[in-house]
Amino acid sequence: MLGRGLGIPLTRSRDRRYSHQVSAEADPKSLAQLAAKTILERFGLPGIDVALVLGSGWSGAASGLGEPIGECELAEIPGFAKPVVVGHGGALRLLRTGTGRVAALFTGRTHFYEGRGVAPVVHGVRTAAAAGARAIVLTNGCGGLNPAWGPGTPVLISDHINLTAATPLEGATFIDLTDAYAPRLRELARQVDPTLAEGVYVQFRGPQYETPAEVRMARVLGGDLVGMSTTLETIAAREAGLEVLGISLVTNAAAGISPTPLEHAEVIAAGKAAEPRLRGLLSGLLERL
Ligand code: 8IG
Repeated sequence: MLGRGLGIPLTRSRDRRYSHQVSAEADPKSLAQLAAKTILERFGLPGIDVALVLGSGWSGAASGLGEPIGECELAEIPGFAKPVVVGHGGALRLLRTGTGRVAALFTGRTHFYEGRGVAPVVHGVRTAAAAGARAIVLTNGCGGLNPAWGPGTPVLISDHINLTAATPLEGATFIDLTDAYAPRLRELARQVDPTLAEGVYVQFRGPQYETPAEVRMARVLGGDLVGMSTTLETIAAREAGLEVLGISLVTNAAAGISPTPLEHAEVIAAGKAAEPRLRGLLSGLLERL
């Protein structure tokens, strides 16, 4: 018997004979390959060109962005779990853009604070890469440190600080993160909307919002935006060779920046009000990507 006498419950889950099975223990990259294959077969596509992950406040802005190809629940695709947060969707939408490119929209994401580990957090990114995407647009809702950025202000992510103490990378995978947020794509975004500000995104683990002292710390560290997503996805995207564009929607002033406490309802309302501007930004981007 395997592991006899060691008290270690060895399994054969990584055995080649079982490699077609979907399990939580499956190698994350094989699982992404399987998810990509499932998506492409289901929608009869040879591949996708670009992916968008829609964060808090963004899903309404992505309606009518192109000619619909199809849609399904993300939970129907191997490796994806149902999102847990109100206002976060959980669908996969495939569409053809005006320039004939295939875009995959993920209307929701798994967050690190859900406690399932890093692999599920970056599964969408890896799936997009495995399906042939060359670029990914990662959007989120976040807190703003700059009082000039009122609720509903989109900000380009210029760089990030990952305070989760986690990474999607394993082993000696030394990925360069200089220009992780592609200057070329930021330039494209500014062609669409020249008034876009840029800032450094600081990912906290969450799910609690920051204390005012933590927000001051983020400021001292060089941060402009505080949130609970994106940096782990960006790291996985760079490992996979994807160009990354990150756009934050400031849905609230970060704790201590504004005198009122933070509420999730405020987040949803800010997204609603910003919809026309965000839709213009995303559709302009999809024409240029
Ligand atoms: I929406 O103020 C949204 N997400 N960490 N802080 C953090 N995440 C957020 C915030 C915020 N607002």
